[in-house]
Amino acid sequence: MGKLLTDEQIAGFHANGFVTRIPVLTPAEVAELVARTEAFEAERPQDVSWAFDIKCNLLLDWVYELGRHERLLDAVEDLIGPDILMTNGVYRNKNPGSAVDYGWHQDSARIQVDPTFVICYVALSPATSENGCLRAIPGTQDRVRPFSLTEGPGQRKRLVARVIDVDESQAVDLVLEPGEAAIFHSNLVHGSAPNLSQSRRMALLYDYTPAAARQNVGRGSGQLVRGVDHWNHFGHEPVPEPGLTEGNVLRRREILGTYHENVLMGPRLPGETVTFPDRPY
Ligand SMILES: O=C(O)CCC(=O)C(=O)O
Repeated sequence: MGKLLTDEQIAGFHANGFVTRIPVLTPAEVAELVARTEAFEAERPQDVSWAFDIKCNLLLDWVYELGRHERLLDAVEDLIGPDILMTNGVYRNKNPGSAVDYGWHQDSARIQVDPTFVICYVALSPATSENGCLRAIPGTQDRVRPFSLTEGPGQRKRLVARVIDVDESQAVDLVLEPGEAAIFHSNLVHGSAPNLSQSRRMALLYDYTPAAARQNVGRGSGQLVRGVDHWNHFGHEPVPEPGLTEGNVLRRREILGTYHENVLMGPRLPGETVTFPDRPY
């Protein structure tokens, strides 16, 4: 038995590349997060697309705080050990009818991290087959598959890797209730379809990396959320102050400018100028 996960769940993660239906948040915690998210969207509609994107955990204190949730970290520790860097936190919401489609991919296709990092999907709404829940191909975490590069959904100019050959007959839908989480290996082939329902899919996704790990390209950076970093392989990121402050915006910009080769942005291609979502005004 781990801190939160059972032996069976831990063995399932190693065999299949994911573990799902982990109860993390209470209904009150979910309601509070949904209210904060919707208040931000109502007050600052012009800031939603860039602020909810890459390393949102450096911009919004409640996104950072959820990423340090004890139950979440207990489950992550059961899979990657006690010294944990949070290397990304990002919203992945799909409104009713949204055509956003995350094609089949592996998050560490372009930059490998050894030992692996994991990605945690925290459901703030039901995640269903109709509203575009996460889908995964069990057992595909064993190696990086051949991929092609394309522009990310809603992320002009950002290249993402898409697996070329996928046996979709093997796919499983990771259906979740609000407050539940799924955690998957960085090499797991996964994706999600458009939202064909009348209800909104709301989720926060976090990346957690063992502090001892190294990237094979560039250095990467993260916030130490549990344990100790004896290794200093990754750069250290600051904790955001409350609210979307000027200081938070500038510090995130500095981090993404300094450690631009991370698993989200990929390696820099010859002659490429590094760009990332930032305040457009
Ligand atoms: O939120 C989803 O459905 C998938 C998102 C994803 O795979 C990604 O951002 O890499």
